[in-house]
Amino acid sequence: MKLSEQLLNSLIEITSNSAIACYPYIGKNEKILADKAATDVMRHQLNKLDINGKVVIGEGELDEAPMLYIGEILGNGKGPQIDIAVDPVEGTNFVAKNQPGSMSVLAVAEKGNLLNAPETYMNKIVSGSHIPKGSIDIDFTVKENINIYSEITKKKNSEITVCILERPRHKEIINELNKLNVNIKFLTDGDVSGALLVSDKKFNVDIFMGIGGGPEGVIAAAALNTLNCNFQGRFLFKTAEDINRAQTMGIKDLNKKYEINEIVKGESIFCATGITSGDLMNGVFKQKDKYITETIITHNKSELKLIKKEVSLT
Ligand code: VTB
Repeated sequence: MKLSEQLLNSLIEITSNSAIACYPYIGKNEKILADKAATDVMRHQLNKLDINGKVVIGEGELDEAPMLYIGEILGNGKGPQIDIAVDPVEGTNFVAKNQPGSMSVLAVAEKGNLLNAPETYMNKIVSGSHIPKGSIDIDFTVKENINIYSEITKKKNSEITVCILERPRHKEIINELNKLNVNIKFLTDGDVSGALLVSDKKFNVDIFMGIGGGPEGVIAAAALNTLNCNFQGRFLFKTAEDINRAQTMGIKDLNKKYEINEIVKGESIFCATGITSGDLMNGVFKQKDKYITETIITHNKSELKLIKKEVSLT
């Protein structure tokens, strides 16, 4: 294994601390301050690690965000070369409004093994490891995919749940799902966790689909690959500037359908600590003298593991 257990433990510590840094902002309607608090902690702590890291998925470009921008070099330069995807607060609205489902997220892979995703939208379709690779396809109609899923799992449409971001752009998909009598789990935000809900039957989500952030797609794929789930994505570009940026990042075929193994290769670690409680884990809980955090991690063909941590108040 190239990505050590020690690195994994450090990442758990970092996302725990960045989640804790957000704690004072839960329900304060200050999403920018919450994001800054988490980003500062994450950056400071990543810089202490024995790694030669580079941010491939970050908080915007250098000129847009001062912290954890794409291309930023992290670590003390003394360790392995790794690509880092950061999402210090996935679901800033949830923190601001004290709603369920926000988390602080990091994903890492060996250098060159994480797709450098532009800050644009991505159409995604995700299903669990019980579905044979190549069965469901982003290019099939909603009806075709539901029929295939139903045939493989022997579930009736009324027993199938599709998770999707509630957005006007999904009107047609939602109408079609309604017509098919499929259940829908709507997300107001946070499609990294939405996509991960297909990974375990206990979450009762069969398929995740629809358009969300491209960077969030890569981050989710890092976990889903380890969990042997299915993920396909295709970037969507709205403006000439989006296209330009993607081309400078090396994307040649703008209409390319990405399979999961083209988004993340080899070994990867995904690590996410709950800020506010959600489907996947509980949020930061403050006791008299300590914080309790819950972190989910995936590493090297492992299960989704939940780690509880106690961090003393300093
Ligand atoms: C997406 C989604 C994220 O924000 O980026 C979304 O992937 C923004 O989408 O998980 P809209 O432009 O439609 O609001 C999140 O939900 C949260 O960062």
